[in-house]
Amino acid sequence: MNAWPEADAARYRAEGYWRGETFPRFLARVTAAYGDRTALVDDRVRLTYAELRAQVDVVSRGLRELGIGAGDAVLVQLPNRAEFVVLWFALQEIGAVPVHAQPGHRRTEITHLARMTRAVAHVIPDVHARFDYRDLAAACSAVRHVIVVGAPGTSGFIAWDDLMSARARPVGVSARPDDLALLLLSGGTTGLPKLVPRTHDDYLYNARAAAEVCRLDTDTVYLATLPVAFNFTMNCPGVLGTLGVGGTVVLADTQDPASCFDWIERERVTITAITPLLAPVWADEARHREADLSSLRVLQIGGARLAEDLAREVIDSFDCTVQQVFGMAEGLLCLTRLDDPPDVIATTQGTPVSPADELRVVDEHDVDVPDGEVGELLVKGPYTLRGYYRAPEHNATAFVDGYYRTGDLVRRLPSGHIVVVGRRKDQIQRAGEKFAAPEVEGHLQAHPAIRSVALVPAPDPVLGERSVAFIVPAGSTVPTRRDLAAYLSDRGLAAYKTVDDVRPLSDLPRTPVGKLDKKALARLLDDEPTAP
Ligand code: J2J
Repeated sequence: MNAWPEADAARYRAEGYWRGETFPRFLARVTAAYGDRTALVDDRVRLTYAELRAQVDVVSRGLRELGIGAGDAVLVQLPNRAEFVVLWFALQEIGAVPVHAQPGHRRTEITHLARMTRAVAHVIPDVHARFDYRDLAAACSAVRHVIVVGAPGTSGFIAWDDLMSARARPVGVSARPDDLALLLLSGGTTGLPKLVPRTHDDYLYNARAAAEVCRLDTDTVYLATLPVAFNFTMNCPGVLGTLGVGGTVVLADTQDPASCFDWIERERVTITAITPLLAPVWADEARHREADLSSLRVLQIGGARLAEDLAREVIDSFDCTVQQVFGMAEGLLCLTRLDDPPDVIATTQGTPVSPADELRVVDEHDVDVPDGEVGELLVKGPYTLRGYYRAPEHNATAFVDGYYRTGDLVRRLPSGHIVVVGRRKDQIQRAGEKFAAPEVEGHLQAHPAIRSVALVPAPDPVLGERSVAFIVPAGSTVPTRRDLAAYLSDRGLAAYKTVDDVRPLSDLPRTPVGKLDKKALARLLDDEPTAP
């Protein structure tokens, strides 16, 4: 693994960022402190900390019986329900490594993740959102065990309920605090999705620091409405930040504002997190609300750019504090503070969560720019990766002097606040999901009607960004958007990796050195008359 250099690690320990705890010890500690308080709620179960711990214990033994053990990667592809959290801690208990797959991932992504991590198991629901995950798992034969939460079907898959009847003896595995604890997925900028290694020390610090900024305590009730596998929902402060202080995590399998508002009213939710995409519908529902939202203290919004007008609309629509959150699976987390003035909350993405975060804003030559000027954000710190998992080639260019190149274009204000203004990375951030343009271009390139292709994002009022394919056709017919979406789906890609618009061109623009010129393509889109 690409660990932190020893000098930095020693400093992070000495300064108290890394406390030498592991997730199994964390769970033991919070269970001892908060045993009979409610830890988890979903639409089927309520578990106290003691009950959570007991289930984790049983499931970890079930996993052991399957031969899963220390260092084994397990693909976790579960929706927001209690089993996600039980499984996650059970894997920690035996020293195995959860890989945070997304519910939307399909054959291509799952196969890639399985190969990259040499995963020994894939954990899925039976059917969720009208999709049968057992068919998906059957089509990805790379993993040894498929564990199904629900009905396992007939294909030799293992029922979650059977894991729960395990009889094996408990086994003490002593992970080290600087061991790999989980693998998150990067939004990606190049060919295939990259994996972000996070350690016990770094991820626990991330959770604790975020919980402090959000002032979580035992009375906190956190509503997880975004997918729980998402770093934002899991740890910023999310599920782990809440459990760390003895609060309650409510796992909602919906982002629909009316349903979420029911959860807020019923469970007296104090904090939740959404994306800018959900913000207009949530604000609208809040203005016409019938539910009692008086328990809500903090509404976090992050994951993509929140336009200032929309920020102000949300601030006006809710009685609670709105918080902008700019984060990344790779680490760095910036948040506005709860006592920031409304103007700061409406116009900035806050400041880093940790005093040990080292930020640089640089020009194309990696020279620092003055405050107020736009440049690329580089970062290193106690919870930001120093290298992607098993990706030496990519790592050679993704870092400079230990700083991670975020690919985000920002301005740093003299006050230290960060404003995200755009991005340098070759990524499309569509409908709350992110993908590397080159990944999809690679698939489209194989389409018989396409000679060459380039994918660029265009602003979209509904999707945030839509993906526009500039295509040089191979023959006289130009494939339609529908053709391409179906083609990508046949190739086993997640549905969010798609094409929303097609623009035929006779040739793709090149830079003077002959590289594809995506900036020129973006300018072509800028010059288009806006739709009526
Ligand atoms: C503009 N762009 C943003 C914001 C993320 C908390 C919150 C979000 C994520 C996340 C996360 C943005 N304004 N407020 O992991 O812990 C874009 C940037 C960034 C990329 C990271 C968390 N918040 N972004 O979104 O790994 O481009 O993490 O580099 O999915 O999303 O995406 P991801």
